[in-house]
Amino acid sequence: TPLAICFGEGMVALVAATAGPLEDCRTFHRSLAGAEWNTAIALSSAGIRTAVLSRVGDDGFGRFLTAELRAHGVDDTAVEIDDQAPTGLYVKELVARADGAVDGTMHYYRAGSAAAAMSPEKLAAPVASTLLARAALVHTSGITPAISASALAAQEALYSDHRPGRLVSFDLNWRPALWRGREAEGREIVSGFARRADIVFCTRPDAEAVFGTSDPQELRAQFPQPRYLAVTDASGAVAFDGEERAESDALDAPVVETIGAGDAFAAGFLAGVLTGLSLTGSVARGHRIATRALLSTRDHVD
Ligand code: KDG
Repeated sequence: TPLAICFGEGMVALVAATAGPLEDCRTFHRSLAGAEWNTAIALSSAGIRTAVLSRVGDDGFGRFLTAELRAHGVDDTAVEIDDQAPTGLYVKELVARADGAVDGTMHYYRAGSAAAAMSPEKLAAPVASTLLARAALVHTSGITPAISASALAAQEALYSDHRPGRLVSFDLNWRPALWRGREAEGREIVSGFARRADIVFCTRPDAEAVFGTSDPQELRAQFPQPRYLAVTDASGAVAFDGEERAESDALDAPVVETIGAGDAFAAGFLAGVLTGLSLTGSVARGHRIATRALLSTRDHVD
């Protein structure tokens, strides 16, 4: 069976248990976060042999994260343990809107994290390079190039190391909070990865923010190189395999948690591609897994 490698930072999310300013919140629910790690867990759950290439601190949060990978059948042997830098963290504050709905605001505590020290040299370590040599797919995102110069260099190294038959997948995941003050540079960097990947995922709002359009056909014209392109939003997806186009509406689901639905869609789509499903079949598989993520109580907030 094909091996998929997901490259990026895993974090512990501390999600406020009650809505309101962070200073008033006493209780937080802990869960695993990190777009590429979410995708890895969903890929493994979909039956694809999956490994994560990353770094965590030598701390309880790092041990929690790697235990979660193993519990879901994900190979964590290429997750390096850093005895200096801590595991990345984010805190989700819940803000009640006037209409009664609750919005989440993310606060990152990841500068100087163990994963921010990812570098081209570390990818050349024996465990990582052995896995990379065997991989049928390497999944990456627009988050890693934002977290540090050495992590950006590591992702560049992955993209310049062409291996025949190995697919590179890129989920745009535009995070302006990580590019603050250098958004223009960030747009250019993530566009460069999108141009060189074989498979590109983006949400319509992210595509609008980065590429200036959310129209799937225009995006296909702007990015002719990636064989597969999937443009998603809450109501569905439009995907391309070359010029072939498939469309599908998201399945109806009572939404518990939207964070991670995009990561899950990518996992389902990638599982479809890796197992030889049709384009329509891969989109449908993406939606089935995303729907499960939307219903999931893994990140459940009371
Ligand atoms: O896609 C979900 C991610 O946004 C979340 O898990 C946190 O990886 C994360 C990030 O950097 O925003």
